[in-house]
Amino acid sequence: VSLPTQIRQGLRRNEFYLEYQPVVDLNSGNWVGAEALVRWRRRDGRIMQPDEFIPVAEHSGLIGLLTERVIEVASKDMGTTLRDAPDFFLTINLSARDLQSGGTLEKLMVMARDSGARPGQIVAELTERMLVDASAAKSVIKAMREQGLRVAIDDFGTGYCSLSYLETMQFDCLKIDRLFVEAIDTEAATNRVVLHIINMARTLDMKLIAEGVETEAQANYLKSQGVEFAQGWLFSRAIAPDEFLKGLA
Ligand code: G
Ligand code: G
Ligand code: MN
Ligand code: NA
Repeated sequence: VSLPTQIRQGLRRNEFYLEYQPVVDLNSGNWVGAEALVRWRRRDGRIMQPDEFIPVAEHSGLIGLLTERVIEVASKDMGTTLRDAPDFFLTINLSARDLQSGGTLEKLMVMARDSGARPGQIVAELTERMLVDASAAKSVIKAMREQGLRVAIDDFGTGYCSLSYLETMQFDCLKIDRLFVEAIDTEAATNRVVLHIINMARTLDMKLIAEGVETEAQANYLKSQGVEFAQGWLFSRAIAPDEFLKGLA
């Protein structure tokens, strides 16, 4: 049976679930948000990671259904938290196809409405690459922000997004790819790039989330440069929703 067919079956059998990686406020050390990350528990018990099935879902036209499921599960897992903690935010990864119509925007708004969250607590993560590819993306991104949802650029620094694009489109948040975070306490040539990314984000009025923070030295450096938020193994891996809610309390 082909992988796309298995994904279809997996959706029917509710085999997709979410883990959440905490987003930490670098100043207070508190968990202030989370990134939802999808996993697939196969019938044989094996857990499949998104890198293995998201590209397949994208190429076989199933990503729309999968994204819809992710939003539903996130709403179930985190709806109460979003309502009770009005400053808490949840980021959800989207694929290029998710921006080809307003359907995803609609589903995110339903999620906000059903859980009693402010739309601004929901953050759509888009990668640089999909911004360049998808011509329809621009109007959907605009519409998302007009509805009060927030939009983040994921994996920043690894794609081909031009500065002029960033200037013409307003984004709320920029996620610094872990490649640049990794370089911070090394001699690598990339170790100054992170400063330029930070300055650019400031100029364009975007909040910053550093990804892949693994050491205190990295966290301290980012904090000293005014980076607001971070994710990474120093703080926590992605964890199951019940464990996440325990950690938050
Ligand atoms: O941390 P992890 O191994 O779970 O993430 C691997 C990759 O899969 C990341 O690039 C992440 O953006 C992507 N990913 C995780 N969950 C989702 C999802 O729900 N939708 C999409 N489109 N991508 C996801
Ligand atoms: O592509 P995206 O950034 O959406 O996905 C996050 C990916 O980064 C996941 O695969 C997740 O497991 C991984 N990740 C999260 N924190 C860390 C970290 O501190 N170090 C490393 N090496 N990977 C991390
Ligand atoms: Mn992401
Ligand atoms: Na990323």
